[in-house]
Amino acid sequence: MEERDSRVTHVGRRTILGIAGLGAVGILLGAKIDDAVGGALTRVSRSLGGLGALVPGADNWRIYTVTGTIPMIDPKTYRLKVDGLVERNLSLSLDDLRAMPRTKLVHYFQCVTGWRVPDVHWEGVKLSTLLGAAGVRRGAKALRFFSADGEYTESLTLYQAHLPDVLVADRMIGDDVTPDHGGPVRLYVAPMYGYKSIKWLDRVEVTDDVVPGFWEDNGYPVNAWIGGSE
Ligand SMILES: Nc1nc2c(c(=O)[nH]1)N[C@H]1C(S)=C(S)[C@@H](COP(=O)(O)O)O[C@H]1N2
Ligand SMILES: [Mo]
Repeated sequence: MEERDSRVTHVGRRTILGIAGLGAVGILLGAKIDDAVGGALTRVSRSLGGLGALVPGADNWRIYTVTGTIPMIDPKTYRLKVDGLVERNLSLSLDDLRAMPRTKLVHYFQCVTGWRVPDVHWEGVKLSTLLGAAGVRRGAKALRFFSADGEYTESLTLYQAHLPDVLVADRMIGDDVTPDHGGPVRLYVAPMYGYKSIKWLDRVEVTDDVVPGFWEDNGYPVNAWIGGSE
């Protein structure tokens, strides 16, 4: 297993629930965390809006995290890495990402377990744009995605990665992607079930073969087309 990024603070589920109960001030004093993280925590608290956050919420979202923590990533030091079978490795700040051509789309979010959120506004950079900037080398066939949570991984074929509704998203639901939804940057794969939309996106590796991701190792289809496989 890879080492966790030292710039990422992990907030546990219990703490998150504590924040919702106590309010941000209580937890800030209690946890003695620094200002950058504190700012993010305030936002989590606001976005959680109560104890219902990690269970079904009024807005239909379920917040999922296989590690039981919400990685708190400082947007100022965040870097998205692109490497593997590319002409040039990329290490993009949020500003770098935001300077690239942007795409907006409105599309539902569908978890394979059945819940769906309609009409979600998404905004970010097409994954294909990022791949264009890095330059995909001969022999490349697939992509591997790594989360800053240190555990979750995902995959797409190169063909799937070039679909126009596959976004590296830094905005959703009319706001910057919040830490609980995988901010500052998550993937959004519109034509596939939610598990493809990896949160806390840290690194994209271009590979010569598909390496099944976290849920795929647990029996879910690698080709997660909504409504049926290929
Ligand atoms: N890093 C990470 N990404 C993840 C998950 C996760 O547990 N960890 N869960 C996946 C699943 S199964 C779904 S349905 C969506 C849920 O997104 P949300 O937590 O923003 O509602 O995130 C996906 N991406
Ligand atoms: Mo899911």
